[in-house]
Amino acid sequence: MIILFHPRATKPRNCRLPLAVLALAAVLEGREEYAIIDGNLEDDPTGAIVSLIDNHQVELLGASCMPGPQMVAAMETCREIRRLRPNVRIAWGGYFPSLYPDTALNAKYVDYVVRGQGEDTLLELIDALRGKRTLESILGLCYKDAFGFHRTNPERPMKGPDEFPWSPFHRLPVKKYLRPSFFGKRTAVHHASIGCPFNCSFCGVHAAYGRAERMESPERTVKILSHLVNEYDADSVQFYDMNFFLREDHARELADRLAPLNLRWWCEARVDIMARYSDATLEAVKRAGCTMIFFGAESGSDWVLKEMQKGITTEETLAMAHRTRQFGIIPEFSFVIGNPGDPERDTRETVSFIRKLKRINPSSEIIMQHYTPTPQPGKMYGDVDSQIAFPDSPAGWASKEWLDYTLRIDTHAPWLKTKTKKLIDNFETVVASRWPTVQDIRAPQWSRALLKVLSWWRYALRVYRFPVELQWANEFINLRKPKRESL
Ligand code: B12
Repeated sequence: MIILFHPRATKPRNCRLPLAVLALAAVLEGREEYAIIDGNLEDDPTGAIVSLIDNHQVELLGASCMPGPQMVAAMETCREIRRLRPNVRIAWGGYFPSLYPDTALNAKYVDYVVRGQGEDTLLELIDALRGKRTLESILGLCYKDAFGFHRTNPERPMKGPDEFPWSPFHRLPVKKYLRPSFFGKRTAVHHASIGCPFNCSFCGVHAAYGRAERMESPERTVKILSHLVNEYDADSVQFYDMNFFLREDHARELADRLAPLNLRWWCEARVDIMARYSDATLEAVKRAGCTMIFFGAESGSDWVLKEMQKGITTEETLAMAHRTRQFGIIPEFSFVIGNPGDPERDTRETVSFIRKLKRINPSSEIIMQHYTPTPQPGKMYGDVDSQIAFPDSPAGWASKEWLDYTLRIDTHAPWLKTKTKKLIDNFETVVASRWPTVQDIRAPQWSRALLKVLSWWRYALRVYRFPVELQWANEFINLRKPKRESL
């Protein structure tokens, strides 16, 4: 038996279909005995895994993990399994081990690391465990040799989603994963493409996957979503692709095929690509149920966008603010603030850019993040490679300091003065109060009115310092939010 383990990544009320283990399950289905353990639903995943090991001949425990709390949950369970059942081989895959393969392998309880796309690597690893091939021959794999030295095999070229079988949804209690959201009562998630061809030097995707994007055929995307609608009553979907819209002809076909499903949906896109789309295509996208689009706007300064290798301009972001307003789609603009060279100027210019965006399209949702360097194939954005020493073990990454780093709560960036960090955080509090996000479906109506009234004068007069009353109001509202979501 193969166990696919998805460690806890969110609170159960926010859990989503575990796409990574579902993709792996798809290639095991019908050819291997396997079980899925999802820590987002299971109270005691370690106990559940031990019980499987005691009742089956388990050949491999495969854990999927992203940086952050999910890696910590993977670490705790795998450490315990190694202690209790030391003969079971353990492989890690997903963004954490793909970005930090040696760090993952430094753990005594990790035997193999699968970098990037995992389906074929997993199948070949199973063959190797059965003596049918050598570990050296498996692309995308890192492992420890007989002397304990780390071996890193060459990259595995990426395949498109259509080259793999469908996810075996019947192996999961799908309805438990279709949670209420701003988009609907039962929101599904889907990946309609994989990878990203761009080269932004602050993002971990190309470091994990290389620089290619492969798109699912619109026909297959719509078949999968129809299945989720017909079998499980899904009424909305979040597309997790890095770039949902990469080509206008593809976007148009997908939109036209999606329209009859009557889903409300969210996706991620680039302003430069969408700014070039015709009005007819944007109309079709809206008609197909597109409700909100996440755009990495990243900065209000063109010099910073250049340094980040983002490949967009502030003009294009402003144009998308206009056009989304025209077509009734809510734009969600995300910013990565704190340029290592000149964080003060970057922050000043981005704050005033966000104000401009809000004037053009007041429904814009704003996300502000502190720049958190991630390993890159080239240099990290801001040339900060020499200023950061990443931990060399999962336990190091699990410390409070590095969890705060990963979750962008506090990056301890040496280039960011406390005063500037405070300005970023305070401005974020004021904007988020002046325009409370529509996505917080648990926030009662009165709370939105209260925050708007309290923050109005601050935003108008640009007084961002010490927004204690807003922090208190937010804490009070959080305490009063209903514990169970129902729409
Ligand atoms: C969905 C998602 C989430 C979900 C949960 C995902 C989950 N694992 O449960 C939520 C919203 C909770 C989330 C939260 C966060 N996320 Co997130 N998330 C994503 C997103 C959009 C899609 C991931 C996904 O489902 N991909 C689809 C599957 C099929 O692909 P995959 O996961 O890569 O799996 C394949 C391979 O990796 C491999 N594989 C994976 N696991 C295993 C296991 C084994 C055994 C094997 C053999 C292979 C294998 O095979 C799979 C199939 O090919 C990505 C961006 C993206 N589009 O990829 C960001 C992304 C992974 N997230 C990221 C980050 C930073 C976070 C947060 C830290 C953000 C924050 N500030 O809070 C948190 C931390 C979460 C936590 N608790 O640990 C970064 C990670 C890179 C980085 N810079 O560190 C990404 C890349 C976004 C980005 N561009 O920056 N996230």
